[in-house]
Amino acid sequence: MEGSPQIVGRSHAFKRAGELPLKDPLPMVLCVPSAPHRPGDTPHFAPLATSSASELERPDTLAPFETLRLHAVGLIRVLGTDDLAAGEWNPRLSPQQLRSGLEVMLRTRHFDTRMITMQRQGRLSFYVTSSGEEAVSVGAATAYLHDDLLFPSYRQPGLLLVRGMPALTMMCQGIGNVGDNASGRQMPVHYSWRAGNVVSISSPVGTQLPQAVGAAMAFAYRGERRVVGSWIGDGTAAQGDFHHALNFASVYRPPCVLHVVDNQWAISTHRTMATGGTSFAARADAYGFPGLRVDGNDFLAVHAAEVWAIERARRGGGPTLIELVTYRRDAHSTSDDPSQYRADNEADHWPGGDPIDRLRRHLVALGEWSEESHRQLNAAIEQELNATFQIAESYGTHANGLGHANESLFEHVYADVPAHLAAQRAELMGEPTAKPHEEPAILPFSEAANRAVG
Ligand SMILES: Cc1ncc(C[n+]2csc(CCOP(=O)(O)OP(=O)(O)O)c2C)c(N)n1
Ligand SMILES: [Mg+2]
Repeated sequence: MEGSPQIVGRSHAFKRAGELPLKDPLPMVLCVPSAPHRPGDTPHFAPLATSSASELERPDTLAPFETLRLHAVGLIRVLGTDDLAAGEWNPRLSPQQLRSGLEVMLRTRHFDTRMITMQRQGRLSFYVTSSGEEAVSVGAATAYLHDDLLFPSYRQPGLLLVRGMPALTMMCQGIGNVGDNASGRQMPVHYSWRAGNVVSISSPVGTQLPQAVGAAMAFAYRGERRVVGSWIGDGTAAQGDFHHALNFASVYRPPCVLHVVDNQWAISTHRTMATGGTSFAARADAYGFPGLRVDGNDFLAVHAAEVWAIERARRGGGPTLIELVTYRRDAHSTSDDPSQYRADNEADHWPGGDPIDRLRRHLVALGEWSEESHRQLNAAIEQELNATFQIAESYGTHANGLGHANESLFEHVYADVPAHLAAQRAELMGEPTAKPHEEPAILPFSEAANRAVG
């Protein structure tokens, strides 16, 4: 109204700053990263490291995280292109330890090969490979104590083999027959092994990371010197769960080692869609704990980094984030066809080599292994796992029945079987059932509400 005092709507003088011409503006575009190579392209990978073996120092395991910033963007590597171990991170394993690491890695690879072949023959519904990533799991798992608790993703079967899960039980799990320790309740490759302190793999990616941090918090709360390890992939590091886990780890500093396995791909999504930063390990810096970037195809480097982080956690120094640089050689799973999204011969251009080849060559260079012993071990493991699959099928097959008794449907889900399920079980078994009106299984909502009061 004319003449009325203006008390609202007056713009603040600073608002004008936004109206001034911008100095050297860049184009305003949405940055959508793309994979560096797709079908039809010639793949090109940048070198993983400038030096053969790591020139990075191995500080005391309680060193302040600020002193490890280079470790988060460099690369911890022990095995050089000369097949020899060098640098401060050399874990100095005995030849016997090296041979046993090689053997479990070989077993992991043959396990993969057998399971894929069986899936292609229709004897398994589904499988997830870990070919090329064996050092990530075997190199790490060999560094933990039995009491330590592990929360893997689906791509670390080597970790279960190290923790003593029999290949037979793992195969039965894949088939889902009566030899499966999860009684067919889980998808294939969702192993769990209580005797080896390995927590069940879960389908929604990343849920294991906050669970692992929570378990480590419980150990710290109870004053137990047990360490928790957990693994996720590069793609999963874009999930909120990753940051929730790191934040809890940052605040409560529990004894845990968290891993990002950067195998370049998350199904068809390239790693460039998962981070705009320099490395995954560098993210730890913002949370106030160390991040180590490690050559994930170097058995010795993986083991050494793991030993360091576990010791830090066990000494009370809190969490570490380890990034393992590796490469997914095969399809994401048996339901995937990478020829649709990857350059044909991409694997041949991967600069990180093959973890089994690299350890084999190292042992040969030390004079502790030979091509002939390797050939014999290869053949023996292949034969053993072929025979193991036949035994696994004797417990039940998809074609002839999985061997589960019908009433087992009602087992291992509830500690106390609810009345309505007990009634269904009795009906299935042809036993007399309680009449629903005698013992109502599920109360009508109004009645339940009344009972809940007080
Ligand atoms: C919460 C959730 N979102 C999506 C999926 C489907 N999914 C299964 S595996 C996967 C890729 C994960 O990639 P990455 O974390 O890099 O692990 P990798 O498979 O390479 O080991 C996706 C998207 C899922 N299982 N859970
Ligand atoms: Mg990945």
